Amino acid sequence: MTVTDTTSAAIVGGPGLPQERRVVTEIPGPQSRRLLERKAQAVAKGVGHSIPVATVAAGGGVLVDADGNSFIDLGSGIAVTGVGNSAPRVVEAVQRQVAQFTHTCFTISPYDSYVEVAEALNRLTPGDFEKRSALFNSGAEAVENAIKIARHYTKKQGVVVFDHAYHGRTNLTMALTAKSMPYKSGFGPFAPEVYRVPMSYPYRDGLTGAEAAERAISQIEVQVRADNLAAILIEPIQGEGGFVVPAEGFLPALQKWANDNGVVFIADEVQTGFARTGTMFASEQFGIVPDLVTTAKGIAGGLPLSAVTGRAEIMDSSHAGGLGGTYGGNPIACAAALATIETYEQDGLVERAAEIGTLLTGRLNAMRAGDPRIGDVRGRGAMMAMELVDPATGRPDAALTSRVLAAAIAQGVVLLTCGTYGNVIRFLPPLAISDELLNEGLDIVWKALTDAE
Ligand code: PLZ
Repeated sequence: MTVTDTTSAAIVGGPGLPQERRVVTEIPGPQSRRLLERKAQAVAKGVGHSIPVATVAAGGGVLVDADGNSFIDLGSGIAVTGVGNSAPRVVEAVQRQVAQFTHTCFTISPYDSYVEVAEALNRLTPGDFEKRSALFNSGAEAVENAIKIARHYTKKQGVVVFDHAYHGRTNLTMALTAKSMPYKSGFGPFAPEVYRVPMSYPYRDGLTGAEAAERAISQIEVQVRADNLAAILIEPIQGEGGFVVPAEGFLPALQKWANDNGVVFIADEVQTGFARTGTMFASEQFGIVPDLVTTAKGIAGGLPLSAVTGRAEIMDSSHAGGLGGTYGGNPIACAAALATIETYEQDGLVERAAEIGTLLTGRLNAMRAGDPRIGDVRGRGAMMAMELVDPATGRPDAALTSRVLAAAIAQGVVLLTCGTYGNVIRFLPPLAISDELLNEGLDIVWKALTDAE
């Protein structure tokens, strides 16, 4: 199959696509190369790409390119298509909504689906207290608004974030993000009143959760003090920073300190949210109940939508008109979100993510036992990773990571990396993937690793 017209309405994705890996050309094939040449001429160089293929369809656990290659998808477009690409309920809901009305601006004239998404978020996020939600477009925009809300509520300005954190690419969220290259380098000056303290990173710091929390809190008390601090912002499991899972007790200790000191505790669940880690939200697994939660990615089956959800008294503190945006909570994105949430709940995808976690944990630990270059295996549910190192020194091995990535892509697997040191291979399959495809994808990754000297 060679698909020459990549805009053809005849191309149908979704779970009906043959669920198979199929490599019929070199990667990238001729059609993909043509698109990449046009991209270089038309699209700003700063907008990169990691898989060099022209996508024409995707669904279930595969992604098909314009040359007819079918890739096993182990990335979900960075943890977005948890329900799978073009999931049937999402397609149906979007088609219905797009024919009904496409936009009003919710802050001009409200509509039902926005309110229903807010109700669903208030019900699903951790905490039994009364909640409110506000909808936005991207993860970064949700994080920015969570900080705005925390500052307005506390009448304080400082924000504490952590080593290895990733929160976005806008000006404030660049300041909140730790890693300079590629996210921040040359793009400053950055927003003020952001303080960075050490994360709990058990594989590299060897500290218990209590010790790591004490280290972080003592620095907070020296660098900024609670009376200047509006919020502590943290990813329960760090995403771009390397799927760093904090030691047990770290997050509850931080939350307790925040609660005791009039500081808003914000969990950034943009990457960990919506069934991904084997619970609806990762916070549940660490025994924390954040004051505010930011969500995006997995919320709407691929349509752009994000949210801040949390305690009513905090969320309601800002004046009417203080929060908004032209597109936030767009009706098509809201329709997609309602269909996506229904899919997680009706199709048992929280349980499915936990099952995928058992499979991934077993396979990755077996690989680790057979290869000392796999220094650490960590994560939860369908958000697992392995950290590649020089076995002699424990130093991060980014070059090996790049070789494994390239070999896996050439063999028809969409694979993602991450990590402050660029040495982490992460697994974020759609929850709609079959065990068979997932195992085949892992076989390819293992072969890529053992072939890479
Ligand atoms: N918070 C925890 O993971 C987005 C970034 C991809 P946006 N992570 C993927 C890239 O290279 O730009 C992310 C996240 C966490 C916030 C964000 C930001 O979400 O929707 O990309 O703005």
